Amino acid sequence: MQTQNRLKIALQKKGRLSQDCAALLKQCGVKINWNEQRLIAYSENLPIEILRVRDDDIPGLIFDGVVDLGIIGENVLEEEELGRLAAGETIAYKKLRQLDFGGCRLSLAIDRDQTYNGVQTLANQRIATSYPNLLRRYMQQQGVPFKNCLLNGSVEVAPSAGLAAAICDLVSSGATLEANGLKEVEVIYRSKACLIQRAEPLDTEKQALVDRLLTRIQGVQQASE
Ligand code: PRT
Ligand code: ZN
Repeated sequence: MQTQNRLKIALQKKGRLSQDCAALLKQCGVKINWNEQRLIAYSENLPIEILRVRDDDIPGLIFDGVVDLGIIGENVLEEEELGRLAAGETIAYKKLRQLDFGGCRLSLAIDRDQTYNGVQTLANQRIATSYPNLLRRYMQQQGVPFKNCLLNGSVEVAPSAGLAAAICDLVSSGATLEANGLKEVEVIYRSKACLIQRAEPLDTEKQALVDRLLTRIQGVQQASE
């Protein structure tokens, strides 16, 4: 099969979305020959290849038209989108569907013993985050100035390490905040995984395959409701 004719789908190689993505494809009848070590995996029954990458690379691969489809957390997608827009780039993609996994929220959290009287409490404070663009947008909407502290990991230890007064990080159960003596004070963004497609039109065959996949995904989601 010609490589160009295969539908290229970018998925997270290893992480919180990987298993759900693999399960979704399986439920949609797409048989994949997974090989843990390989960057590319091929479908046994459909003209599909899976590109297995860091989740952070998926929005760019779609915006740049390198792959046809991708599954990504809306938080990562929107953070990358805001970053590119701030850099003066124009971006385009199609959001095909929100999926029913990868749910989490991006929240502001502070020391559990600190008093909180609304987001104004954080005025001119330093906030540690891996999501500077989503945080900036929220704080601008609230009209509250703040100082940024960009950390790509260990965000939750920033207050106890004296690096920042507050954090803006992903939360699902709340156990990580709890374990670090923090309390959630504002939810600034709610996220789920979503299926996205590059903006540039696909050829007829590929688009027909995408449409079939979408119908199947819809069926899988309805069945689990
Ligand atoms: O290696 P790669 O770059 O691909 O992966 P990654 O480490 O950047 O991402 P990964 O696998 O941790 O998360 C992928 C996506 O899963 C995120 O972008 C979100 O869309 C989604 N997701 C859902 C989460 C969580 N829930 C989540 N709880 N991502 C991260 N967390 C982290 C959070 O950062 C914090 O450290 O889990 C901790 C909090 O969890 P609780 O349950 O203690 O509140
Ligand atoms: Zn990542």
